[in-house]
Amino acid sequence: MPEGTAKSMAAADAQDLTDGFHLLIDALKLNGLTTIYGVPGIPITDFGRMAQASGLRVLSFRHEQNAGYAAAIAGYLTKKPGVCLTVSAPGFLNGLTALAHATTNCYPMILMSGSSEREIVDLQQGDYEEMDQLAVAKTMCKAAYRILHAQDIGIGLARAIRAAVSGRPGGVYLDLPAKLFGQVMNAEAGRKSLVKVVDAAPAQIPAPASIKRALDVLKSAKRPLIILGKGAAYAQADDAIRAFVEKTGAPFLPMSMAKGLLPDTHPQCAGAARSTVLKDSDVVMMIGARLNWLLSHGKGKNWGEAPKKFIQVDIEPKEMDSNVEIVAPVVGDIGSCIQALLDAMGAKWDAPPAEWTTTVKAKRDENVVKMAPRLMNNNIPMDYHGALGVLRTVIKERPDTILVNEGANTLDLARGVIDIYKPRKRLDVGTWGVMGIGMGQAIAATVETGHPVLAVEGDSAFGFSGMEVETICRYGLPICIVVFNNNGIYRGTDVNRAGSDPATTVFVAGARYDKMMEAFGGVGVNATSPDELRRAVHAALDSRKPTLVNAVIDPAAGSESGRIGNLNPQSALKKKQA
Ligand SMILES: Cc1ncc(C[n+]2csc(CCOP(=O)(O)OP(=O)(O)O)c2C)c(N)n1
Ligand SMILES: [Mg+2]
Repeated sequence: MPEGTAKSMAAADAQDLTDGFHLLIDALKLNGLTTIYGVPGIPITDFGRMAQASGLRVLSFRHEQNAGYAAAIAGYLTKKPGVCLTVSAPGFLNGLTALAHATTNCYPMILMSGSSEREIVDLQQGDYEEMDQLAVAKTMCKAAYRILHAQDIGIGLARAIRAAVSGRPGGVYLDLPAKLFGQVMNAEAGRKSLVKVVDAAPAQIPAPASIKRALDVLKSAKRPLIILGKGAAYAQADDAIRAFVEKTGAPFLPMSMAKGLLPDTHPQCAGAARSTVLKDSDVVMMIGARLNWLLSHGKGKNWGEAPKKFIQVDIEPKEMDSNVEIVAPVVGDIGSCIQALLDAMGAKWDAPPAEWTTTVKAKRDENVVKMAPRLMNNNIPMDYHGALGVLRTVIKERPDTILVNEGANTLDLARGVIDIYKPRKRLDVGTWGVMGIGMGQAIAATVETGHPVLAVEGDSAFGFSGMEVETICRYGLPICIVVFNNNGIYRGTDVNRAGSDPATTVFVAGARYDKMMEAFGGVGVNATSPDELRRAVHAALDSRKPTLVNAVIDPAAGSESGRIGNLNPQSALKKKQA
């Protein structure tokens, strides 16, 4: 047979065939999952290449954990599962932390990992990167599936998508054995096997009786408080939530990632009067916020002596009564619940007693005034307030910028100081207070939204994902990283009380993190004063060039564990040891 004829026959055959590689790409596309965050290697290198060639955006990271955090926050920002792609055993495990984090934070995410030969793994015969990944993943996420046959790729991905986004969102693991990718099947049968998921996160309408009960309790309040959690921000029901909060007239407290749902400068915002509203409120309505450690479980001294009734709006029925009695549970998706509440409130709704709202406002104004001079200080070396005062103004002038924030003092103080004006513009460490989310979240935030990112990072926090500055430079992303460099964890002043090793919490003094960015062609700036910091950050956000500002912070300025030092166990023998 002439060579040309053989070639065209092969092409014709190939046209009638598809395989695991192509089916997975087609299934992702069919469901609008167009961005993959991952790290290449056996057995998924070619899959990544083919996905990129087919028009999907495939972003390669330097470590799977960072790709995983990127996928997790992409899910939070878009309400579609963020996709992370890794190799087997070690790559999978590197991604697993992010998958567990996604589940804990209720972010929809799918971790797709290649895996080794099932027959060898199950007999523990020592395959390349051998691990029973499905079994390991199961305990760490909302759902875990393995696809063994190419004809099941469509249904497998559909299950993963539904599990990730429906009800309370979370992380899903999808195990993809190496053999799956090469499996061949008829192209037409392959096309037919794909599933376009219809209504992946169906509305969950609250029962009318629960709405009435909630409004009755709210109406009875003399000192109401609304707490907005990141579930409320996730819902993308921004207008309805704002209308509801304004109609109640109640003070509201945003949890850190709910900041900006209503602007922090809103007259009802009680962010700067947190301890007053927690202590003195008599009815507390939680919207997409959980009574976990971040709210002292709804009890104890932070909540004061005043008896309280809790209303809770959440998609997860098991969340009710998790820590304290919920007298008015409202179960449904936040958008549907808030709309139902608004509709049932009618045209007239009495504002809370003025005594309460003026007390809260007075406390808040007092705290804001107290803070103002500290934010304008020009100390050199800078302290946290001097540096954060600058960044607070930057965000005020550029409210579309997405703020990513991690660290201890760098986190706790930035959360209080930097006002946020728009929904989902503050991304931070979430429920676990995990270090390492910084660069992954920064990358996904700009990739998914097109907005520039300001990443405010403790020097320790930054170190967990710092190598991704190369990724940022490689893709030319508009990310300005400000490293609050105080030479260590919490403070750079600790001393070893025995021997010559450095103390456990200190780093190399005077390190120049800006040079890391320069190593990959980005812009590095060493800022020693508020004025230098201001100029560097504005220049970065104007130019949209990858930039790292090493902000030199007084090593003695921070406190142990930032604002949560009380969680450290204490040794009764400490005095004796000292
Ligand atoms: C994955 C993980 N490992 C360790 C910790 C413990 N931890 C909490 S904050 C922190 C770093 C704080 O130092 P830095 O980021 O420099 O902020 P600073 O207080 O100095 O401003 C660490 C290591 C954590 N939260 N998460
Ligand atoms: Mg530090």
